[in-house]
Amino acid sequence: MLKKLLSVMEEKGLDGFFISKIHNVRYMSKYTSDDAYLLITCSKNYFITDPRYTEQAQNECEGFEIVNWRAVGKSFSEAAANLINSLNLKSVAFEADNMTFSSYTVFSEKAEADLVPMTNVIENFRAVKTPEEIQNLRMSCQIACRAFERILNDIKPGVTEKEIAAKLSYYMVLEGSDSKPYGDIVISGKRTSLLHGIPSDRKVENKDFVLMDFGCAYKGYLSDMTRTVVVGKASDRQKEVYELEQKMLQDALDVMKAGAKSKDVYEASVKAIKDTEYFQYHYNSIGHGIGMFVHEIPFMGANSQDVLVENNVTTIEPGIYIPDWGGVRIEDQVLITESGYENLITAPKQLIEL
Ligand SMILES: [Mn+2]
Repeated sequence: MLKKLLSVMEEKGLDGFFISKIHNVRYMSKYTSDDAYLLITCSKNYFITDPRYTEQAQNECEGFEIVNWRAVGKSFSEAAANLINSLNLKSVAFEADNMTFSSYTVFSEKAEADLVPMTNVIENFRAVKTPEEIQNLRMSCQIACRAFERILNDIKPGVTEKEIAAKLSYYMVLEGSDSKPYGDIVISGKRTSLLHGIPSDRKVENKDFVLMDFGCAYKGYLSDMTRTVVVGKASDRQKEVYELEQKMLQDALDVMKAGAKSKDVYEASVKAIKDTEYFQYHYNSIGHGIGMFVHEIPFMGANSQDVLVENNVTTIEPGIYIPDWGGVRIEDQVLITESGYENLITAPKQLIEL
């Protein structure tokens, strides 16, 4: 990856690249904690952090000189500028979408080099996963699927959304996830129409939809899946909406492969509802790349220009959300291959009645 970045730098006439997004720091250096920055130059690479993390950085980041910024400046941005000046760099890129106004003010006042704002350079590298990253993502998805299997026993009338969310997180940890899984969207009944509703104290009732959108990290790599189940017997309308949603997901999956346009995946996903009353209730963003960060390149939806390439890992999650009635989302996470995809989420997709 360093080679790739160096060739971008050469092409753009840069002799330095300052990285401040923590996921990009991790990607380039293998560092697994917080509050760190990288300065990549043509001859040497610097890892900039504070004394809380210097020992960890020594252990994790091969090929970097560790710089304690507190010894070099009053803030990380002043320290970075001072380092740039001491190395006599002339033209340094920085991540334009990740610098506060006050940090940039200091950075640009102190640095003598030309500062070149850039976006999505490392994010574009990250969109295409390496075999090691794919293996971590596969593990992360398997952990979430095992947790899903376990949570089904706990969903019954009287249990609150918060309780289900907490147990789901707990099961993911027991099944092997990193220490902080997210089980942020667990909603029930009419609340399932809230695309990103958060768990409440609402108690699950008989005949409710329960929608769970959750995932975890394995070695920093994330899974993201959604399943919607019914407590007790599903009504005819619940069945109708669920089956349409299932069809939407399958139609989308059927066109996913290297070379497919995100927009065409979206078009495929709405085929089943195009001429029905449900079309008005869909959402036109239906998936996203995923890796160390939950929403990455490529993005899937009506307005996306992205094209899928081999070894992208993306979610696919069309949905139907009917205000004041409820919603259904089923979300899978897939590895894009030359001829199609490998579904990393193996949990069942048929309607589960608990
Ligand atoms: Mn998602």
